[in-house]
Amino acid sequence: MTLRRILTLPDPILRKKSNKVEKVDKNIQNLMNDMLNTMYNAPGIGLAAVQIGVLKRIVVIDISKDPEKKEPMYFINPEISWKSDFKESYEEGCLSIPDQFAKIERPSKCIVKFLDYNGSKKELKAEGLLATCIQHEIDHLNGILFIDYLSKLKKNIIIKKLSKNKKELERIVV
Ligand code: GNR
Ligand code: NI
Repeated sequence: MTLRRILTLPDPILRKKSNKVEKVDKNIQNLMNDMLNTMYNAPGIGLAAVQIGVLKRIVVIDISKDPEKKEPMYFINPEISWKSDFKESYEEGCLSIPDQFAKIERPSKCIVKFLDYNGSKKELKAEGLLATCIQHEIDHLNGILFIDYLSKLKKNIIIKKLSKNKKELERIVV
């Protein structure tokens, strides 16, 4: 297992649409192991492949509260087949938008269809934090970030802050 670097804004790769996985093989499973490892290390509760620069429709999630008890979930080609009309807001963060948080409103429940770690077809009804996280991750696969739901003003403030931080870091590294 390898730790991969997590891309952060304003990296343009984060805006690309990821491609469907045609076959779940050892390479895909290795990639998912790397993603999980990278997510736990960050730490975060979800990660989309595009966040480590791989444009494949793959998501890993672990929302278990106890870090000792790992409960990894794997979603390949996830698709939302139903979402509730009822919406709820959660304070969201994103490993690709470091140190920025905002309340985002999304459907409180959803049903997601996907392939699991072994490539078997699955369907899952999600609610609460899991429903939020799945929707946040599927947005990543379509090049969408949580700041896209904010006002232009709030979004621009966050983008400017991150660009500034990145430039300052580059100056230190060089
Ligand atoms: O670690 C994460 N926490 C989180 C909190 C609320 C809503 C969504 C998330 S996902 C985020 C990790 C991440 O950036 N996944 O893409
Ligand atoms: Ni994210």
